[in-house]
Amino acid sequence: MSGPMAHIWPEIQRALPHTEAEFPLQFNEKVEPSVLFILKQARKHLYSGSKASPLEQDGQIIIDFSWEKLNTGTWRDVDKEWRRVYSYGCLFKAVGLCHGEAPEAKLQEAIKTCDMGLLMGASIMDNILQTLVGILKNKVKRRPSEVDHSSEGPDIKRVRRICALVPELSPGLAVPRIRCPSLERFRSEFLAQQKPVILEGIIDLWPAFKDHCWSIDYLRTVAGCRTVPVEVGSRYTDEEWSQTLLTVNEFIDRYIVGKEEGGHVGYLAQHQLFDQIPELKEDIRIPDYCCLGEGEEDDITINAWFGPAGTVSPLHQDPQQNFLAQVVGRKYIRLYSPSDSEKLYPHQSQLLHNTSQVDVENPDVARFPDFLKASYQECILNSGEVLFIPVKHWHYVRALDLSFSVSFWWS
Ligand SMILES: O=C(O)CCC(=O)C(=O)O
Repeated sequence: MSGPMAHIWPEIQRALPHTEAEFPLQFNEKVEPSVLFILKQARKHLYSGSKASPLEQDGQIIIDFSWEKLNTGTWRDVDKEWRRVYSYGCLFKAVGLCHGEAPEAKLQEAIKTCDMGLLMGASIMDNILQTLVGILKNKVKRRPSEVDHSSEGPDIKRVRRICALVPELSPGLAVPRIRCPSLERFRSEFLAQQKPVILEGIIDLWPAFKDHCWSIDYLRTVAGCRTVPVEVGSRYTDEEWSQTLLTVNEFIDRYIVGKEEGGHVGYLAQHQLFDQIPELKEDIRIPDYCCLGEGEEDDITINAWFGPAGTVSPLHQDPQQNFLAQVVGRKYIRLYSPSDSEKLYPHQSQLLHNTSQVDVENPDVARFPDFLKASYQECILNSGEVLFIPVKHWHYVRALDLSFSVSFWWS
C-alpha cells in the first residue's frame, strides 16, 4: 500500500485495546440483550481480522437503534447509557471505514462518524473517538474551498463584504473601558456593582492573536473537516431559523466566502466546539478574573461565536456572568439592565422568556411603546477587547465584520 493511507490501519490498531478481552463493553440493564449481542459481535469482528464491511454494518445497526432512543422524549431525559451505546456504534463504524486501503472519502466519513459520536454520544474508552479523529485528520488532504481560485489569493481576501452599518454611538451611553485592572479593582468597581465594562489588554497574549492567529485559513487547517452544529438564519427568533450540521469547510464556503448575497446567515455558536476541537481551546485562556466567582474552573462554559458580518443575536439575558472576548472583527453591542426587563417585552413562552420581542435597532414603538424609555449602554467591541456582561444583563449583538468571539459564562 502506498500514500498516506498506508499507515492508517496500524495507527488505528495501536489506539485500540490490544485484545478482544481488553476491549470494555459494560452496560447496565437498560441496554437490551439484543443490542448487547450486536455490540459483542462487532467487537468480535474487530479482532477477528475479517473484512471491514461487517464491522461497519454492525456499527450502523447500533447507531440506528440508539439514535431512536436519543430522539425519544427531551434530550435532558435521554439515558446516558444510550449515549454510550451510540458512541460505541460510531466507534465500530468509523474503525470499519478505515479498514484496508480506505480511500479518502471513507476517511472523511469516518471523521464525520466520530464527530457525531462526540456531539451526540457520551465519552467512552478514554475519549477514543477524539483520539481517532486526531489520527484521521492528518490523513485527509485539506480540501480547497469550493470557491477557491488560486489567482484570487487567500480566502480572507474573498470574504463576502456585507456593508454592515456601523452605528453612530452617543458618547454619554458608552460602556466604560479600563486597561488591565487589578483583580480587586475589577471586583469592587464592576463585579460587585454589576456594571458592564470593556477590559483592554487582557487577552493580547492568547495564541489566537499570535502564533496561531485565527483566520479562515487557520480554521480550515485545524477544523475544516470537522462536523459541527451550525445555526442558520438571521436570528434565532425568526421562523426560518434552524440548526444543522455542517463541516467547518462547508460552513465557510457557504456563509463566509459564499457568493450569494442576501441568503441565510450561518452562525456557528456552540458550547462544545472547544471540547470537540482542542487545538482551538489551546489558543485561548480563561480570564483570570473568573477566579472571583464561586464556581470551579470546570464549571465555566466556553462558547464560540463565528459568523459573517450582519449576524445578529437578538436582545436576551443569560443566567451567568459573561466575559465576551472579541478575537476577530468588531461587534456592535447594546446592554440593558435587568431592572428594565419590563420595558423590553420578553417573549411570553417558557422557551423564549429570556429574549426580548423588540428588534433593537428597528423597534416597533407602536407595539412596544415603553422600549424607548429603557436606558442602555452601547459599544463597538474591537478585536482584542473583552466585554464584561453582568449576570442577567440584556444584550443585543450585531457583527460588523466577519467575526469570531469567545464567551466565558461563569458564576
Ligand atoms: O456574540 C454574540 O452574537 C452573542 C454572544 C452572547 O449572547 C453571549 O455570549 O451570551
